[in-house]
Amino acid sequence: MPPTDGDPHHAARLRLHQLDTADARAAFARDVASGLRSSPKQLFPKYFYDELGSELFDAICLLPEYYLTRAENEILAESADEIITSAAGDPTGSGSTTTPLALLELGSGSATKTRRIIEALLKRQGTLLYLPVDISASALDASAHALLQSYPALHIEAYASDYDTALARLAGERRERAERLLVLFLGSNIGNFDHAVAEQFLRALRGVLRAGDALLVGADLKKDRAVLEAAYDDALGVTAAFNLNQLVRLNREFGADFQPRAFRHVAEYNEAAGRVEIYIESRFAQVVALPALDMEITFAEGERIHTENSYKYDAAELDALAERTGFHCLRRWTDAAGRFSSNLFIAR
Ligand code: AVI
Repeated sequence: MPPTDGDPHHAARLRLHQLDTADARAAFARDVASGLRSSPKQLFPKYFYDELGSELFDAICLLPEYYLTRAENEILAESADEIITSAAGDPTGSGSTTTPLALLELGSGSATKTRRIIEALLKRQGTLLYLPVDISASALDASAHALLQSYPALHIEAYASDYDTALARLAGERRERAERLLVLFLGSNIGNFDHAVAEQFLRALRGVLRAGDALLVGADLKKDRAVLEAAYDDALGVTAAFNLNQLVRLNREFGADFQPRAFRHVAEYNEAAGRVEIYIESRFAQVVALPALDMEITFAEGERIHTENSYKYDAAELDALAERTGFHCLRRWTDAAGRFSSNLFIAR
């Protein structure tokens, strides 16, 4: 049995803040309406993550073709201690830099990979405040309880929110906190931002940090087209289900009548742009009603909805990204096969 703290609901060690509710629904409706009216049509990737979408993403992470999670896990399992001593500004690992680190994670999901970092921090400093942020309240709640069950010296302040709202809130709270911060942005989440948005996001994050705070960015590396396309179009069709689930969500939330089987999942590597592009493609000409948004949408045969980009990086691009956004890339770790990178950015 894992150790417990005598509080089966962990009430004393967990605070969960739901930051956006009414506004989020209105914004979702606006994004869907404008995205489906625009040409080409688009839906935003943050809307993949309803309850089923989050579960499907967890399943993607177990797929043989989706090497990203395993590669990042390999790095964290092997190098968590080194990452922590570098982030703490304590290269010898003697623990001589005594200010404790608090751990903020953006897009924490099921927080499986985070365990390696949490364990290394607990070993170093005894207790830890963990601040996970995730758009999915269900994923956040489940992962927080699982972590508290495993680690009696862990305290969690969780934010069910999109990144912008959470960063605005954390900027205020940061001024009152003495701890230094290690921020995790794992799993190639940075890859789902276009380059300009990634820069904007990192600058906003830098605004929440103090000089010397650290940010560990997981970034997938450029590689062979066949490997990348298989990672985003697996043989079991799990990624296809993850993508098409956006249509099922629109049916549920806006009374739409999308027939998921009338559409197909497409993943293409655009090498010039350095990104895998994900689409939902209409198998034939059709009209779909979204009564709650008072809309009818016409699709031509083969017409696509763009649902996601997943950018791939190289080392020089990551170094330059750090410098442009107020950081310096202190160290980079890769998995043995050189597929994925963990980049330690230090706030300048
Ligand atoms: C969450 N994100 C980093 C994933 C990726 O690899 O871009 C999302 C994903 N989309 C399809 N498969 C995985």
